Amino acid sequence: MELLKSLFILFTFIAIAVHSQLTDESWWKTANIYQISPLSFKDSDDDGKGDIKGIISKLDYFVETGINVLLITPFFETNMVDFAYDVTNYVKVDETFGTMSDIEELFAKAKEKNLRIILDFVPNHTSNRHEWFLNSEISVSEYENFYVWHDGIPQKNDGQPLPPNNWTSEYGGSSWKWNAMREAYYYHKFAEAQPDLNLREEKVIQKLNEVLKFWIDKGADGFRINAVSQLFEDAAFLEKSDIEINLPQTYELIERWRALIDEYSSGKVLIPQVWNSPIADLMRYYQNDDGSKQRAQIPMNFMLINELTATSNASEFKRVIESYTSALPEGAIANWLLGSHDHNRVASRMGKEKIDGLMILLQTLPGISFNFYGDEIGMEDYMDISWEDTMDIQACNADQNDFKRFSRDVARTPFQWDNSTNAGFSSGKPWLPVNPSYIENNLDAQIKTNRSHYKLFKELLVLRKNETFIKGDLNIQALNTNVLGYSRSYNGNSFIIAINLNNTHETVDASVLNVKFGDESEIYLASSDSSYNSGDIVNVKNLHLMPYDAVIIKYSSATKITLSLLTAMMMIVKIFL
Ligand SMILES: *[C@@H]1O[C@H](CO)[C@@H](O)[C@H](O)[C@H]1NC(C)=O
Ligand SMILES: *[C@@H]1O[C@H](CO)[C@@H](O)[C@H](O)[C@H]1NC(C)=O
Ligand SMILES: *[C@@H]1O[C@H](CO)[C@@H](O)[C@H](O)[C@H]1NC(C)=O
Ligand SMILES: *[C@@H]1O[C@H](CO)[C@@H](O)[C@H](O)[C@H]1NC(C)=O
Ligand SMILES: *[C@@H]1O[C@H](CO)[C@@H](O)[C@H](O)[C@H]1NC(C)=O
Ligand SMILES: *[C@@H]1O[C@H](CO)[C@@H](O)[C@H](O)[C@H]1NC(C)=O
Ligand SMILES: CC(=O)N[C@H]1CO[C@H](CO)[C@@H](O)[C@@H]1O
Repeated sequence: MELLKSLFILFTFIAIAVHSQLTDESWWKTANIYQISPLSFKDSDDDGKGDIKGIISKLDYFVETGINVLLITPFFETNMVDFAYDVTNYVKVDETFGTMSDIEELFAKAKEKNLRIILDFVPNHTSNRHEWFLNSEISVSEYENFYVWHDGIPQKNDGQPLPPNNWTSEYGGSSWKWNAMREAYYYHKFAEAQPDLNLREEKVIQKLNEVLKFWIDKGADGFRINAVSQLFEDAAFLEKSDIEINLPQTYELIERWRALIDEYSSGKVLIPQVWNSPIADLMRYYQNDDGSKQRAQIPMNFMLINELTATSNASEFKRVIESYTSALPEGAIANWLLGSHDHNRVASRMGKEKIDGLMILLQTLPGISFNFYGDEIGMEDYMDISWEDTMDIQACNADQNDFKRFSRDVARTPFQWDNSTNAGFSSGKPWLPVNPSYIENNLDAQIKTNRSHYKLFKELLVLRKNETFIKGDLNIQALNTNVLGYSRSYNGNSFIIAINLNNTHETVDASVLNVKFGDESEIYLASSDSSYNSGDIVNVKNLHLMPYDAVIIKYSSATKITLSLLTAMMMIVKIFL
């Protein structure tokens, strides 16, 4: 058995080596993407704000963990009204985060380590301090139509006109802001300080195209495209009963950008952030209706966040997962995420006892996984954040007694590296408080214990690279109300996954997923609190699960034969003794 294990480990290493060469253009198909919010990741100069040099200092952490793609949220020059999503210059680095040469160093060092880098592209809006806006509000002709301007509805008494319609901002209130300089309203889907670009103006597209090329030249491997569903609004400014998202022009623009990056370079990816859209809309981001034109490779799938809650049962999980996989166009690669800087942390949203089971799910479903920084150690929301410490504009715009409901700060607290001051994030005062849970829950502690969320996470990233998980089919069942089960099978090898979503003791027959599995199946990995250990032999027909237990069970025809051989040999040895 030990020999087999060593061989297995050896083969796994070979497989990783082969996969990590990243020579091929479809590197992204097996990606595990790690989202870094630079402000909260690691501070290198002790001003309390994370920065690019901080990310550089942690590159080995990603390699060690098995991450192969970094998605870095905005570090561009910004007025810092919305977590740097209010850009004042798309091709400059904000001094909060460092310099252009820091970014160049990041690209170079990441490349040496075979790490890919995706940047966050924010074409929906700029900052109201962006040069384009400053020119547009004084009607400089070149920039006159760069934003969505409207004269408003004239009043009889010649007072300030009324807003053009009842459209509302994501952050509350009207999405129209009167601009005294231009004597007109501008449209802002998000904060007042984030005027929407007019993407019907060809000059704007040309400028944005230059931005994409600029960062490809620097070394970007692709772009997450921010707030895609909201890129276009009804051209006639009509009031609608439902908020209109994903207008046809949006798909055409993504198609154009895909053509641009393909023509300009090779192997670059587009990742539209399509939040809360009907599944049919989401699928349209892959390609046009007859499949003759490609759009984005990875339209982000928010379904596990949007459609599941802490009380969802196994059938609900099955329904949500299958409604997505069955809608995918031929040849499309699935993607999954459970966390982002816009949502409560998965450990808090779904229940912290479930974090291992959910990470197992995220890493063993077919396709690409998105990982939000800190989820690998089960970081939780910091719900005790005070009004004084609140930074998120969405919370600041809310009521002082009710702001936590809207606060995205709770999920954006600094990464919990170790138990030293400020969790090892910075020796300056952190821009957002560190979650006091860091004393017990931190990466260092999780590395030093035998079993932890992090250790499991790391093993999952190794396992993901096994061809059974890359190419295998998916057979998913609710084994009972509380236990979600599925198998992944390829070329004679299979794994069964069983996840207990509840605090109950359960016994299930997991052989319904794959009849080959029997009374001598082997636990390959188990959740960190599980009473099972890797290597334990179980009977899948009668599989006992403790509360929140999650297990990956292995079957391989080779193991079976060798096991019988070993048993036979043991018997012979016994006879001779
Ligand atoms: C994948 O896992 C199976 C089952 O454990 C194993 O037999 C096979 O060697 C693994 N493949 C690789 C490439 O590691
Ligand atoms: C805007 O007006 C339309 C049409 O009158 C109505 O159906 C819709 O509910 C209104 N929206 C808001 C946010 O008030
Ligand atoms: C767990 O079981 C309890 C009692 O049957 C039930 O109320 C709850 O909704 C179940 N689901 C989860 C995910 O806790
Ligand atoms: C902090 O972490 C160190 C190193 O892991 C450990 O030795 C020490 O006991 C921890 N201190 C506290 C207060 O938990
Ligand atoms: C951790 O693992 C080591 C080596 O396998 C073992 O000696 C030790 O007893 C384990 N500790 C705990 C707390 O299980
Ligand atoms: C699972 O949850 C769904 C939605 O709440 C419900 O309709 C269904 O009856 C539940 N299934 C079981 C087996 O409890
Ligand atoms: C996932 C994502 O990119 N979310 C962003 C969408 O855009 C708004 C406005 O810029 C941001 O606040 C979100 O964080």
